[in-house]
Amino acid sequence: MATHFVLVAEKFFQLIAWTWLIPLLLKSVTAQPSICQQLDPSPNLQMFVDKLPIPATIDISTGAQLTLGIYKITQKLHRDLPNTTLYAYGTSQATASSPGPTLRAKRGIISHVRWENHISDPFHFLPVDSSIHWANPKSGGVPIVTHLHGAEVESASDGHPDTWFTEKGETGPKFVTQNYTYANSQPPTMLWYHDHVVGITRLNVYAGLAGVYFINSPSEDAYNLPSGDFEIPLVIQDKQFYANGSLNFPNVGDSPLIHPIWCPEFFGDTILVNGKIWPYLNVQPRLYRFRILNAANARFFTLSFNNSKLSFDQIGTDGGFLYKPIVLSTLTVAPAFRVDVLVDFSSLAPGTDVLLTNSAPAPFPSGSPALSPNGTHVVMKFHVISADSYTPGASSSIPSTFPPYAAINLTNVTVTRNLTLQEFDDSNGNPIVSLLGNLTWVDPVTETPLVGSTEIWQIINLTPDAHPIHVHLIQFHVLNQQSFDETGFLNGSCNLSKNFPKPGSCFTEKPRGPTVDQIGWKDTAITWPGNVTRFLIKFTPQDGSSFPFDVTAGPGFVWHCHILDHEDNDMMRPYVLH
Ligand SMILES: *[C@@H]1O[C@H](CO)[C@@H](O)[C@H](O)[C@H]1NC(C)=O
Ligand SMILES: *[C@@H]1O[C@H](CO)[C@@H](O)[C@H](O)[C@H]1NC(C)=O
Ligand SMILES: *[C@@H]1O[C@H](CO)[C@@H](O)[C@H](O)[C@H]1NC(C)=O
Ligand SMILES: *[C@@H]1O[C@H](CO)[C@@H](O)[C@H](O)[C@H]1NC(C)=O
Ligand SMILES: *[C@@H]1O[C@H](CO)[C@@H](O)[C@H](O)[C@H]1NC(C)=O
Ligand SMILES: *[C@@H]1O[C@H](CO)[C@@H](O)[C@H](O)[C@H]1NC(C)=O
Ligand SMILES: *[C@@H]1O[C@H](CO)[C@@H](O)[C@H](O)[C@H]1NC(C)=O
Ligand SMILES: *[C@@H]1O[C@H](CO)[C@@H](O)[C@H](O)[C@H]1NC(C)=O
Ligand SMILES: *[C@@H]1O[C@H](CO)[C@@H](O)[C@H](O)[C@H]1NC(C)=O
Ligand SMILES: *[C@@H]1O[C@H](CO)[C@@H](O)[C@H](O)[C@H]1NC(C)=O
Ligand SMILES: *[C@@H]1O[C@H](CO)[C@@H](O)[C@H](O)[C@H]1NC(C)=O
Ligand SMILES: *[C@@H]1O[C@H](CO)[C@@H](O)[C@H](O)[C@H]1NC(C)=O
Ligand SMILES: [Cu+2]
Repeated sequence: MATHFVLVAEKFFQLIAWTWLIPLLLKSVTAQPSICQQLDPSPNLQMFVDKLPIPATIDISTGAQLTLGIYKITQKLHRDLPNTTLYAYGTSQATASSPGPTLRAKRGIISHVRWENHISDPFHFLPVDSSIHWANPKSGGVPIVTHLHGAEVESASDGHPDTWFTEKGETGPKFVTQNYTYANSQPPTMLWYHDHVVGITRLNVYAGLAGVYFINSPSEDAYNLPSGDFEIPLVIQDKQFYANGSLNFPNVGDSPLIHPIWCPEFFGDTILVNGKIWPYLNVQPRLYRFRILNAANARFFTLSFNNSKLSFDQIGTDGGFLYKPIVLSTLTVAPAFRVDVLVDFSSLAPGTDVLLTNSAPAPFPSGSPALSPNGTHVVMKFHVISADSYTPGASSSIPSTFPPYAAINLTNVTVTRNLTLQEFDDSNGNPIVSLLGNLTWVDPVTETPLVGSTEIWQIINLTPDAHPIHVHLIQFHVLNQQSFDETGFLNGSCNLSKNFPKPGSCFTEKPRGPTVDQIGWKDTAITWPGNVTRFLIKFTPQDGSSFPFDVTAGPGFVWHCHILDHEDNDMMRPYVLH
């Protein structure tokens, strides 16, 4: 009760604060250029001097409890950069790393992870904006809570943003336990774990709190895919550095009277893969399987090779295998997306260098271009080694198909929800908050699907940017997307209930199937500006069975934008099943 009153009061205060401040802001005559993108550039760092690290693997398929702590560490991110202070996951201070250790679970075998907070800092080492709703522990310290992204998981173990805890033992209002249980009931895929504390997720993830989690199954062995040294996770991030190696992050917002620090998106000028800046990987002229994760705060990556002999054979998405591989020359990977690709280097002569490049503008899709030739346009380099310099591993091949999955039945849709994405600006046009369905994080729950039911979530994007929208607990399909007239929708002169081309319809085209980067099982999908994007969601486990836990119990789930700066303020909503 008391908490609820405080939250409501805080929201009320925020609304009052805005209305009161806007007249003040109107007095400022010139529109300010964005302070947020004016960080000093990182030091010049030579590319491809560090080998791609492969995070250590921990097998969690025995059912025994693993304890993973969050520690403050320093890590060498580039040959010529002094060590960087980070927060990192590990079984000890000495072994903690960013990304954290890769966890390997087995489908059907429950795993147990105890998460511990070993950060005794009185304050976060990155600037917290206390004007936005955040954990704000009374006894100080750095709150943490870990979410296993993409998992079919009971809500008590989902890392709900209000279930945080500090090193001193202070807990968030919905805290249940530090001992998490993962059912591992879903088909084999790559998940990832990362921090999810209310209001500072962007800081904790940027500080280093992210790692890879595989669910494996013996059924995968039949496909003869590259494995062992030839199956490699690529965790891609952008960061910005001071010359002393410290992380640089905005400490002045575009709208400092309202949010002294918060910036609508953080984009770094330096690309890291698996925790090294612009690394290289020596490859044999053979087939590799790369498990790509975009773990950046806000940056989308559109990946390609600078060599037309190479392409991506995409075999899987967030939620597992596609029906069959899709051959792509470019691959758009939004924040939180996982992409499972095969790349065949066998046609390349020994000594060949290939760049993995990025052409996605930031913000996506119509912001500044990636900087070429020596900036965010480059991700990493592959170097093909000569045949006499290695022992070949077992051969592998590109499967032609994977078993079809049970499609979600459209005729079973019982509820269609209309959910807007909106950005609200100050009088200088600087974003001050982004909302889902025009509601804040602390508003009462509005999404309450029935267990087992099928729904369509129509995401109505009224902002100029694409947002990667993530729904916890389930994997869904992007049904379609459709351009519409935003102005007409907002002024009520057209209607989304009337479909194209009926007179009075807001839609300006027929529904289009998902873009190629959004086919298959998704837990996070791009919602394009000027479009209504429809998610087809069945609130069951992915295989259509029943949840092996009480999915209605506990603190509930959330859905949110995975641009972490948006999620923190305030593009996140609770949802509960009943
Ligand atoms: C990239 O090249 C530009 C000139 O093309 C130079 O000004 C800049 O310092 C370089 N940056 C890095 C990180 O090497
Ligand atoms: C820098 O970090 C590396 C780990 O990346 C560690 O081995 C080394 O001891 C650190 N050096 C210092 C001076 O802290
Ligand atoms: C959590 O796990 C720890 C370590 O195994 C154990 O000591 C503790 O009793 C567990 N706590 C709960 C609430 O289950
Ligand atoms: C690194 O440099 C920045 C910018 O000069 C400074 O603010 C910060 O305190 C320095 N960090 C350390 C650990 O020296
Ligand atoms: C790709 O980039 C690498 C590194 O700059 C270069 O050596 C190689 O020649 C380029 N490939 C092509 C086909 O241009
Ligand atoms: C979808 O559900 C309808 C009604 O329950 C049923 O007639 C139809 O066969 C189902 N289609 C599929 C592909 O399961
Ligand atoms: C669709 O709903 C019908 C009636 O509730 C049910 O019998 C059928 O199994 C459902 N189909 C799917 C694919 O969920
Ligand atoms: C959003 O909600 C506020 C009330 O909280 C209302 O005044 C406003 O008209 C709504 N805006 C839109 C675009 O729906
Ligand atoms: C509403 O928006 C449409 C654009 O779709 C415009 O043509 C129309 O004039 C607007 N009506 C009002 C009342 O502003
Ligand atoms: C939109 O169309 C539906 C169905 O035709 C109707 O019930 C509704 O009142 C219309 N809304 C507006 C704003 O015109
Ligand atoms: C959402 O909009 C659709 C029309 O596009 C309408 O059929 C449906 O009833 C709306 N849902 C709600 C909950 O208003
Ligand atoms: C809708 O999204 C597509 C990309 O899928 C884009 O090309 C199109 O411009 C968008 N529509 C509007 C009105 O912005
Ligand atoms: Cu967003």
